[in-house]
Amino acid sequence: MTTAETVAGVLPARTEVPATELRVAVLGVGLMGADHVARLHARISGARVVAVSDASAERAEQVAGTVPGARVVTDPLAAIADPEVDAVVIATPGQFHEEQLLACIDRGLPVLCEKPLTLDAASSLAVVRAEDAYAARTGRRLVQVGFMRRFDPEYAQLRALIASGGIGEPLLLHCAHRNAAVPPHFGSELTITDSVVHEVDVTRFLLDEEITAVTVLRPRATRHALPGQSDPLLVLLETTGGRLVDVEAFVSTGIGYEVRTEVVGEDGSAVIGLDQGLVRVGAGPRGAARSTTIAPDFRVRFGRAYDVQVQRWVDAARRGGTDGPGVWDGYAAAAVAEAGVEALRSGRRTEVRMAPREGRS
Ligand code: ISE
Repeated sequence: MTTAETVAGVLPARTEVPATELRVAVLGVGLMGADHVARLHARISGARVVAVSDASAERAEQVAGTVPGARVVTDPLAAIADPEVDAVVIATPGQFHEEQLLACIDRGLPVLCEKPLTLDAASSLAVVRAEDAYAARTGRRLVQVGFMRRFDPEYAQLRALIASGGIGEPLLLHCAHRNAAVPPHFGSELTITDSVVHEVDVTRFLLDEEITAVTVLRPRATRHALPGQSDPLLVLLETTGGRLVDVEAFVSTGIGYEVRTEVVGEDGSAVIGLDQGLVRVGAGPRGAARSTTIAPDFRVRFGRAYDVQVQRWVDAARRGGTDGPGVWDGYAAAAVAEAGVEALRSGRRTEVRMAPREGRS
């Protein structure tokens, strides 16, 4: 690894990538960050976790203790500036992403950033502009966004089927996104920005077009909803090609984790997410029954997708690039989520405001 250039006169910027193992700092080791640490340590080749940072010192110590040689670095910006860090996984709460992403770009470090890219469209666009400027200087992109569903084999199959014309022109998507439970701070706006944001990305991924408007309806709430929360929500997305996407977002079903997507085309339809692994037949409480297992949460349902995503990110970072959704995808999702929050508050159809793409790849 060489350092050949100085960005903003402060830190040495990397223009080449490490030939050996990628030394990774993981920022934020809550549910998802800790999962990534375990994955990088046990299942991913070509990378090792060297630094862990978290607002909770106790949690950082505990997670770092699971990886021989990993250090706790209290300040996430110090971890980004550390000369022994080659790449960064950002899994901190969304409000910290912009500053951390800009620091990574400044330093020329590859970064895998958990969704959302940032909490609003303006700050996401600032990240797009910063990475564009870096790419114009070096020819390299740095930021990959953690929309892991793109790496799920079922979503990949569905996209390939649509692209092959196998079900004709896609007309409608029906999506269900159900969580068993969410933490107590999870208000209805988070249902849009944290949960439905995945369907936003899936829509763009499957249909290859942008979302132009969002409407959010609030049906009768479940008795399991948190105080003041509207749950479930029904979200309607409109696309540039005139297709409609309905999303049932239900985050406290008390049952399990269910994510289904059905595409209805002119010449057929296709559905994924039926959780049909082993089907068991046996005696049930009311006679013979047939049953399958429902994943308890996203780490289980999308475990394989997370593994593939991280392995491909590591491989790409070692080659000097990215391999997955980038800053523009993060920005587009942030712009739609912003319109979604406005639609939730106003009860009205809300148009998405997005900057022109201007020939970005
Ligand atoms: C969570 O943050 C995720 O990203 C999961 O994939 C999603 O299903 C869940 O609803 C979110 O809260």
